[in-house]
Amino acid sequence: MTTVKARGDRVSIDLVAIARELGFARAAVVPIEAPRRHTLYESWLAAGNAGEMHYLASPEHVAQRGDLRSLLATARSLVVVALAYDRTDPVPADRLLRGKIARYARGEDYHLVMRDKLVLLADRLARELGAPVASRPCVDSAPVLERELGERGGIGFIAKNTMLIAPGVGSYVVLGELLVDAELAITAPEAPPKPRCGACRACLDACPTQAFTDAYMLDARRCISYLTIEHHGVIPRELRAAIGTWVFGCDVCQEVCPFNAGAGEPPDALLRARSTEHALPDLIALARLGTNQMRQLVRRTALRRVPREVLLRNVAIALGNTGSAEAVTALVELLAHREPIVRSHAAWALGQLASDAARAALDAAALIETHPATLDEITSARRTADSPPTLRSR
Ligand code: B12
Ligand code: SF4
Ligand code: SF4
Repeated sequence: MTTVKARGDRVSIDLVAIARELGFARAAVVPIEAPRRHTLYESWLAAGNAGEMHYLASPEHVAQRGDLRSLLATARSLVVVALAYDRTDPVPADRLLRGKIARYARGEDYHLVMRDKLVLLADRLARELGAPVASRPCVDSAPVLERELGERGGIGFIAKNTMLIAPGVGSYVVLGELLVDAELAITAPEAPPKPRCGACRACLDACPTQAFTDAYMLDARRCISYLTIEHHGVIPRELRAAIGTWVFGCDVCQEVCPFNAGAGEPPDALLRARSTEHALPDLIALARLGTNQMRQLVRRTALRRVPREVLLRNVAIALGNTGSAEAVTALVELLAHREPIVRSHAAWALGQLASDAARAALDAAALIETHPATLDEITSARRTADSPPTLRSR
């Protein structure tokens, strides 16, 4: 039962309890105030760390991030929430060549789940208040510094891997915010929680692409999450081998974190992996999915946010990184794909595998390829295939 009572001019409603009832792992009410690290955000952008995520640097987006009221002029309070997703991995009984999808993306698209829950939270608030509430839900692409707000709410601390870690839950949470025009009682602590990493630097050392320029600082351009999801062009050759078999996102800097060891909170039911294929997909089957089958697989998941050829580009790299001769036939098929971006990465992957069949396919493709960049990839892949194994992956 939730109590509603006036405290000064702020209405005290146990919104945190309501949020917990709705399935949020953590929630907090924070005051509307200027972000503390806005300048840091601007210098992160100025250093080029955002790569091609140009929307992050648009003057409007930057200005909005500095002022929550630009999103809801009448905002009087902000509710910050964390929703836990599934941290476990399925254990396939077969020996197929399997890729990896980041854990947050294995179930229903969290943007949809979060938004629906925030709307429910706003409805519950209005019911408790007995009056309409103007509200604005935010998730991910909204112009807010979500981790800082989670930290401000006392939900957790920002760690060296830049993740917000909620002690007792870990970092396998997604964040969301609800701006409301009601004066809610603040639950945030006076001072935000301090980092608790201590001397640990496991995440910084484990990152396959050395994407951290320092503790708390990430160069997105090197991050596998950025490369496989946000960046839709050619993936720099020198980073491809380090991507391993990730086809959408990456969890390495979270997998190694001691704060993620142990049970944690149960994940939201809708964020559980839909199936093994949504977590550790059979790469050869994925390479061969037709347009409609692919559409079906990614429906209402975060994967629908990348075009099919981008996913196939990622699959080609992952197949090359399996080092398995079983990958060659599927890669030869991708080498004939109508999109040059897919052909280019399939050529690279065949160069890595360097079997007789892979070389023959590259030789044949070199005779008919007309796209200059893809032809360049084929030439480079043939060179790689001819080099000693120790010199491959370049
Ligand atoms: C752009 C973006 C990315 C980029 C860049 C990530 C980055 N670290 O900057 C890329 C594509 C690489 C990315 C990857 C991922 N992302 Co992302 N991403 C975002 C987005 C849209 C903006 C982040 C941003 O502004 N970055 C710029 C930097 C400067 O800001 P920041 O990340 O908030 O970092 C803060 C700290 O670094 C801190 N800081 C800096 N110096 C110091 C020093 C000290 C001592 C301290 C304490 C703090 C501190 O200040 C910064 C500002 O507050 C947010 C959503 C949002 N609107 O905030 C989601 C978000 C951060 N991403 C999220 C997720 C889940 C991921 C992935 C795990 C997905 C995956 N599995 O593949 C990876 C994780 C990679 C990683 N280690 O960060 C979640 C994070 C949830 C959490 N628990 O932290 C968010 C909040 C989305 C959401 N709604 O849940 N992401
Ligand atoms: S998500 Fe992967 S690539 Fe990106 S910083 Fe973490 S470990 Fe590195
Ligand atoms: S792995 Fe260690 S350094 Fe990295 S976030 Fe976790 S505790 Fe902090």
